[in-house]
Amino acid sequence: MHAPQVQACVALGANLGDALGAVRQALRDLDNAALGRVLRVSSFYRTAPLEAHGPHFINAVALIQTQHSPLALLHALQALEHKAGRERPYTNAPRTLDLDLIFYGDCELSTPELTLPHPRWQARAFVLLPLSEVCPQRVSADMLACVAHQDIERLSIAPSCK
Ligand code: PH2
Ligand code: MG
Ligand code: MG
Repeated sequence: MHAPQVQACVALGANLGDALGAVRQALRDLDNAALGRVLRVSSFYRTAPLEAHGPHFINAVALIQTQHSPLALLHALQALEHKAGRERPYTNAPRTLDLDLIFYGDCELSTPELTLPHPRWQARAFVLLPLSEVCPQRVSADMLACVAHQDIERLSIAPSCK
């Protein structure tokens, strides 16, 4: 008996070191038989730090298919952050890699370790714009209008994970 496959949305971000390289490597790591399959990848975006300091970010969103439970997937994402050299000296510090679980199917969860959907996904252009590419049914024009003032630029480089 196989575990059911669930579609999940992962937001990727980095603004320290080789941010583009780290996001690309994370996409390759996400497309791994043990973790899941990447079904769709958004464009890459260059975004100003929101409620954070430091260099501009590279952001993207991936739609993946996974057999992991929400917590097991969270821990797998944290392991990839660790592999990329992630340190947490203070809240929202510049980071080599941030992998946030935005949606796990239609699962709603509120635990100290994980909240689903991600509590701030609608407030962030760097999540909403790439999400509108890979899961357009999740994002309304009203949501996009609310974040239209945020500084975000879609890059023309290929977002492949292969
Ligand atoms: N992540 C944050 C806080 N602020 N700003 C941008 N532009 N991109 C991010 O990924 C980001 C942020 C917390 O994780
Ligand atoms: Mg984050
Ligand atoms: Mg995070």
